[in-house]
Amino acid sequence: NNIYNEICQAKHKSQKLLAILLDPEKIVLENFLELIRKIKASPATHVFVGGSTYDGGDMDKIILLLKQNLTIPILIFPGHPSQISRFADGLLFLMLLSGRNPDYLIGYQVEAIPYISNTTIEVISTGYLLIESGIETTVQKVSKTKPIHRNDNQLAMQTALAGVLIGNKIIYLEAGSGAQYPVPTDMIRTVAQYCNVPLIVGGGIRCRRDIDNAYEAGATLVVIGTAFENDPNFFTT
Ligand code: 1GP
Repeated sequence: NNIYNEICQAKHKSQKLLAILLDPEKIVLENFLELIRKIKASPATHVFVGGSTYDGGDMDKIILLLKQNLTIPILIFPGHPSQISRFADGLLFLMLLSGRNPDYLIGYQVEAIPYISNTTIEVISTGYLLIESGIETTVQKVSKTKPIHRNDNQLAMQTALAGVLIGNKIIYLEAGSGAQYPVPTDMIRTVAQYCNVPLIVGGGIRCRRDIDNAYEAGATLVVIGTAFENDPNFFTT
């Protein structure tokens, strides 16, 4: 449980963790080493790899290239079980708690087992909550679920706490990739107050201020996808 234990330690010491999210669908293998160099030069502590619509074709290749060139943990953030690569260090084993689509609550988890068995990948049970963010995000469309309203702190807190009681080890508050607004800081604060597990926050985070706001509100790990995708010098300029 190395990856999870380190995230818990970071939470206890109020350290800030940062993941760069790579959507495999957008990776151009010819330019990938250059992108990896930018990740190396960034303050990222983790790399997440996954996307809502990817068929998983090049996952092994992508993960191996990351592993060969980086020392930070590489985690799969799967939109589908076919995205799981045995070469990754960890897997966020997601339950889409904000929705009521059984495929994303238990169906794909059952399908994922053959991809996980006989691997050394660290599986981290993660309660995943979609939060309304100004647009209909791809993850909403693909999962056919409704997000939690951005002012409904009570429902977010109850949902997260139910996830913790079910056994989720991490709660992930997700505005969705390309979101217009990130998860509101009030909501992060409320969930952090009630759930004594590490919080991951992502979606719609575009600038340093958004990152700092999420940490201040109680996030242990912040995820950046689009902002780094659009500008790989995001952290260095
Ligand atoms: C990870 O889906 C997010 O939680 C990534 O969102 O692409 O908007 O950074 P962005």
